[in-house]
Amino acid sequence: MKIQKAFSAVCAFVMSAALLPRVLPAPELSEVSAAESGPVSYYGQLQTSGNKIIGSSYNEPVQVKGMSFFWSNWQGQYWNSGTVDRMVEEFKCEILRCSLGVDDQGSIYSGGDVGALRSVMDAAIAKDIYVIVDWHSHGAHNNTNAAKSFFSEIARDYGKYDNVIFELYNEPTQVSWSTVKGYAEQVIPEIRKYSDNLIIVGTPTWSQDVDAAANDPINDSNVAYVLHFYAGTHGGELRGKGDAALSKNAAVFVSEWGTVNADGDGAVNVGSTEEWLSWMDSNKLSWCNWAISSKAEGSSIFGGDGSSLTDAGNYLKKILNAHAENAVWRTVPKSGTDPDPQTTTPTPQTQNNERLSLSGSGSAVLEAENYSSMSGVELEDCTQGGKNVGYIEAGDWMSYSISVPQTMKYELTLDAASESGGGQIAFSCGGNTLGTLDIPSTGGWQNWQQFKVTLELPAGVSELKLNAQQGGFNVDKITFTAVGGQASGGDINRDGSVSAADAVMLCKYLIGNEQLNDEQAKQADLDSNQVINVIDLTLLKRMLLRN
Ligand code: IDC
Repeated sequence: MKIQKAFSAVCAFVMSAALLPRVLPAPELSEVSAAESGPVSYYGQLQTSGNKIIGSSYNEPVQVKGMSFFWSNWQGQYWNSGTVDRMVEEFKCEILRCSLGVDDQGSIYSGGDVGALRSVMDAAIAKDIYVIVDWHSHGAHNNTNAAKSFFSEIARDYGKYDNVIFELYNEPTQVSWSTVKGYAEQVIPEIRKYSDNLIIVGTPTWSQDVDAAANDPINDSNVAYVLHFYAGTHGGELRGKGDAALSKNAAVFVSEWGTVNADGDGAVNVGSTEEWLSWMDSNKLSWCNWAISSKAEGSSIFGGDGSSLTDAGNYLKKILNAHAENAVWRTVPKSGTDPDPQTTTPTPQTQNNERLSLSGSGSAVLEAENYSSMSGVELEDCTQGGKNVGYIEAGDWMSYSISVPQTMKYELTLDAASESGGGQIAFSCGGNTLGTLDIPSTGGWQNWQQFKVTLELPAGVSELKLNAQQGGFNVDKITFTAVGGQASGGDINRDGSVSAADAVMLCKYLIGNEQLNDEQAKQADLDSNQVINVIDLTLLKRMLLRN
């Protein structure tokens, strides 16, 4: 929680910054008991940052580990919440990959699988783990339209959850990267209509040619390239491709790997697997192992009875349980400090028990969660960092303590998001309505857009109240910009420079001992708000101190 203030020093002598008691919202019961706390609440949305993947609430590389479901059309018996719970509780998975079976022509094998996919995704979200929606095909580019409509629908319904990762194409086979890239460039915009979550893209030769992708990356800020390996078949040569991609600053994601041979069968190769695991650990690559299946082949973690563990199953459980012992989100208490990278900007920060002091010029930012009191709203994690105010319904309100040097107009820019639109805010001070603002749909609860309204705020200290006439929107922050903008002028005596002589002239004018002509008055109105007063004198002093 923070208030960013600009130009607060200017107001300091105009108005003493008295402290107001802070009214904290009582935690809602539902907030406490609703979801389990897992890696997603801790790390936030996954985001590429150079060749690393970081969390929106955790500004360092994130590595999560888990299992991949098998083709939905062939092992659908595992596609349910019971399996998700077992994978999280017994195996300690932090991520699950849903391999929706799609044939070589790019069509879903069994349309009914999408329902099962949704229940698995719902269960994963309830468990607070990451979940990959994998278009599990070897020929997806043969039917780009099918992928477009599928991902559009899933992104619309699930793209607002930080848990969700979109995998566009399991494994292109012998096709060029430019073909795969062309396909991805058509599918990505369908997802981006609704979600800025991580998108991972398969690479040619059964998702081995990450180096080719890194040489010709996709123009999107949150895309990683997929590397698959099978320890019984692949070794250092394939890791070399991974290293090459990383050295080109591409982010790599191992959405599928096996302990066995590339055909999915054979014995567990412990030696090779360990080499791969340490390579992935040293590069902080997240991974999912193939596969949650009881098919009679070496990669299946379940035996013929459908529930006992195979060699591969026991081995994976051991690896994942060992990782859990040191996983950051389980072992390091989350600090109270805001991990938002914006906190590193030089903008002065104040605590939220201080009111927002506006000056006659420049901008100041108020975090929406920083209300002095409210009714009916709740806070939630914001993809822009920190928290936002959400669950706003008609009749709910937040109020903010502000101080304004003189009655003047400010442009308020709200960072707001709304899934379905129809929101309306009435702004008031001391019972007087100052203006209203409509919040249309932004396409998602975390799709932030800026909406502006200009209000004349009364001089002095007051409570600015945002009343939801209609609900259905979230607010992250409010930027106040004095209409008239930055200070300019100052050369009141028109001698070609701004000096102490100008300040003397302005002082004389303010005490009535000086007349100003139009040109001089324009120079004296430093905040260009058509009023010449003590604020302009302050701005002028500031200018002199800087010079
Ligand atoms: C394999 C299954 C196998 C099935 C085959 C169908 O293990 O039982 O008959 O798919 O194509 C991959 C693929 C993954 C493969 C796996 C093992 O992504 O679908 O599963 N593999 O061959 N890439 C490399 C290996």
